Amino acid sequence: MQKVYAALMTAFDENGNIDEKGTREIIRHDIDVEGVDGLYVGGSTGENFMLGKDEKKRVFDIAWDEAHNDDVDLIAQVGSPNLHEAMELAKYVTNELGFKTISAVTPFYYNFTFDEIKHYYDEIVKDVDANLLVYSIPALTGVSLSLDNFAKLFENPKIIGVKYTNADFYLLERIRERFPDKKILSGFDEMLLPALIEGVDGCIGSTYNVNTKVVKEEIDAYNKGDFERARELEHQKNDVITAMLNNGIYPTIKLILEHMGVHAGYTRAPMAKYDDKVIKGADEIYNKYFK
Ligand code: NGF
Repeated sequence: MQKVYAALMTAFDENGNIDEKGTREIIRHDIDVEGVDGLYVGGSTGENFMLGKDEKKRVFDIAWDEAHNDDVDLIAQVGSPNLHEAMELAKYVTNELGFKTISAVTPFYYNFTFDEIKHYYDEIVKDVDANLLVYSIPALTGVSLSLDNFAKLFENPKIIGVKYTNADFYLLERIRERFPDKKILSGFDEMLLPALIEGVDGCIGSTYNVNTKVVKEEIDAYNKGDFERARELEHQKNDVITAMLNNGIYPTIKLILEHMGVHAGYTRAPMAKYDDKVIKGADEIYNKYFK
């Protein structure tokens, strides 16, 4: 069965400081109420790229402490264009905590060559007892990997797959066909069904913090060959995602969590704090789809 991972949100207080209690509540909600199979900690949804190194460690600490005794997979996203930091975080989550799977975003901002990108990944996994998922999200990083690039990265046996947040289904099909044993986790929640058709092993996403049940039903329908039902559920899910995207995805998910009794708090600057319009929009989405 394909697994559903919530890309864990981080709760922040009004001043943009990590709210530990709220973050723990999100984790409990994801596991106990949504029934996710795993958590992807320190990704885009966790607002990780706006955090300092010690704050990233704190989020990993909280997630590990709260969830390591639960029957869920935990993945720590340690990547950063600061390779020293990425290596330190990889060692931290594996040696000081007990993460067995890490992930790393493709290094961004500078136009790194592919050889530099390969070196980055090999360095991150070199001294840690963990496997790694490449985090490929070209729309945000500007870094596109080709099939041959993946082939070269996958030569390292510790690199076990990819979190694929990309709408290129031709490339996805080529990766699946060439690397049947590598893990592919789909990253665009709104493109789950086409990704399932291409044979992904599961999905990781922001909306699974609040909308996992319908997604599990969709996966189940797909696996039973009931494609009509799977399409119906994909439409249902995407009506919610479209409304969320139009209202601002992260604040809206946080506000929906608040409606569910989870203190998910605020987003962190430079992201704008939600205003009355966003709050009203999130109220409407909650009342229409979640109540
Ligand atoms: O938020 C983004 C930006 N993508 C997430 C997900 O791919 C990121 C996706 O769930 C993620 O998993 C992480 O690293 O935290 C979208 O929010 C969703 O599909 C709506 O577009 O692209």
